[in-house]
Amino acid sequence: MKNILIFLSLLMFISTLSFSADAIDHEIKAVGTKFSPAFIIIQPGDTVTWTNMPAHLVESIDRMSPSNSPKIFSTLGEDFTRTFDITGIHVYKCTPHWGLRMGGIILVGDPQALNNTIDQYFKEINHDKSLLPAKGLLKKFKKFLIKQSRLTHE
Ligand SMILES: [Cu+2]
Repeated sequence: MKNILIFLSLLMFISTLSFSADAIDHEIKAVGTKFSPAFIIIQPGDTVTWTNMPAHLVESIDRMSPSNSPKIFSTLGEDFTRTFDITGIHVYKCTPHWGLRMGGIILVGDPQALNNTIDQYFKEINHDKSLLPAKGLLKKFKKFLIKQSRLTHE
């Protein structure tokens, strides 16, 4: 009995090891007033690190993020790392440069009905002018998804 318990706990230990080894850290670099890459596809549990942030920050856009995902608001001028556990489309901005459309979009996992979510985000933009800089981003993101074979049509 004792041996079985040891074996089981060893198995659980190994499975946590392999889980953490699978998580990837993705780098997004601030270049001028753009994030590069502007769009990334990651898996739940992966982390994203924003670098080269001397005049920038990362703020999530609540109405263009999965409803249960924790708010992001990083410190101006500092690199920032966040783990993404919630599947869905996460839109974020650099608040000081939002007028210059400095923002990006992270697709986490393989959510259902991507098109519906994107349409919903476009509706949010129509209802709130402060979201207007996201419109061009979202259009480019759609093209990106088609290129990545994650969306099949316009
Ligand atoms: Cu910025």
